[in-house]
Amino acid sequence: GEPGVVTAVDLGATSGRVILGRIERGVLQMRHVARFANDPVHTRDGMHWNLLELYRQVVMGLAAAEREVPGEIVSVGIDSWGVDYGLFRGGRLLGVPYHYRDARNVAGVEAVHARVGAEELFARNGLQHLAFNTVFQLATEGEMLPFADRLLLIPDLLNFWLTGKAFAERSNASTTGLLGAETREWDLDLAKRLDIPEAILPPLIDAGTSLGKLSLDVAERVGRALNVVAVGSHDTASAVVAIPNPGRDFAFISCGTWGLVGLELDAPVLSEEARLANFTNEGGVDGRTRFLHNVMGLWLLSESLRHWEPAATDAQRSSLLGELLSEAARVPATAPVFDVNDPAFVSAGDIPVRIRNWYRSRGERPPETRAEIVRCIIDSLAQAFADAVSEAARLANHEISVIHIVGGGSQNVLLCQATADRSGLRVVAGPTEATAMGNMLIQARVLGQVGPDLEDLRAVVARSTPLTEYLPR
Ligand code: LRH
Repeated sequence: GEPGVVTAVDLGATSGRVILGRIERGVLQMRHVARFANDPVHTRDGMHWNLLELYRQVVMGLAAAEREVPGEIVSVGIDSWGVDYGLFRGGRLLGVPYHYRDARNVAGVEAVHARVGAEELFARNGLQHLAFNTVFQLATEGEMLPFADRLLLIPDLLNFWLTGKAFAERSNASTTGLLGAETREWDLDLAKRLDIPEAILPPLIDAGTSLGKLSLDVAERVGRALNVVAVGSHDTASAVVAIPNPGRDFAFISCGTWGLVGLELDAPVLSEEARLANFTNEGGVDGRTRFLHNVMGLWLLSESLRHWEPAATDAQRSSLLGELLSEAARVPATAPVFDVNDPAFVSAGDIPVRIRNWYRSRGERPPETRAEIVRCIIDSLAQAFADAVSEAARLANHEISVIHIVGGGSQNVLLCQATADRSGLRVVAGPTEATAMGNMLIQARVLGQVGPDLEDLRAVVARSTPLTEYLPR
């Protein structure tokens, strides 16, 4: 084979994957080489990511990729969920990174707001209030923070372990709450007021920056000194790169564990209305803004299944979900929708019980059977998606003609149709692997295989993936 293959490492909150990609006659051909679970670990001091296991899987996945197409891989890019990080001192990781669903953040919010109010915070960083934003997590670190000399977000941390280079890629840095919404530089004044040592914030780089080759010891285990490229390392940033639309009059729903619902804009919307509606302005690839709202997403389904079948394997749960979804399509939608964004649904645990309590505490009849609960989750998610789309369009004064659903949720027929029905807009579903595709296309652009504009990359996606259309009924 020919050199020119790129590799995406895409780490989601429930699983990770390693995917190979090659551009052939303007089409992106993909091949999955590894998939692994990302199961959190609960210890005495809280809920953590199993970071060493993730790193081990990444290195093994890259080795498997190299064996699959020996000598053909040119580069690798890593993306993951936002906001989470590790602290370092002298190149050593200090403690096991926390999971953003850990309960510690509540105290962090109070500590930050005591110094910088919610209004000022939004004016500076443009982020929606989420208790797990890095800036709140850092306020719970206590004596660890002055002891640290580096803060690295998850993809930057893995890049550091792979290459020895410590940087902060901008799209993910924008989820910390410490990046200026307009400047897209570290807000050092804010950091100072929150006692966050300036020196721990790494130099910022943009997606499309080459970090250099794998360190020697890693290259030995992988079988080759691949080049590491910083991609849109926030998964949502990579997913939005892969929206198969040639224009700008679309809304997107990047639907995995979360449903990220919004618009791509040229500049942030920092109005008081946007703050009160809890909209966020995340930094996108090529300086664009993702103006969006976090909706609870497929988490409600995956966590319900975990509650119902704690002993089942991933495969068993996904086949059970398939059965429940087809049953859910047949049950009448009797229950009114519930507010999926209620903070009661953020932490891990008994989601179905909490849903039923949500109805009971309002004097309404809760859904009874598993199929009814699943139906209720789907309808409620679709309503929240539709509401967020119309709210985004209104707040940004932006015309939209279509909603693109990308990610795992784009395969959920019931959810896509319900979203079309409740929004009154055409829905185009796909690609499922938008995040990995956006990751790979930024690498392909570095190689000069595609581009130069995001619209050129999106045209490749549109040619490379089957899309399904849902019309409102
Ligand atoms: C989606 C996501 C989202 C963040 C959350 C922590 O995977 O990156 O954009 O808010 O994880």
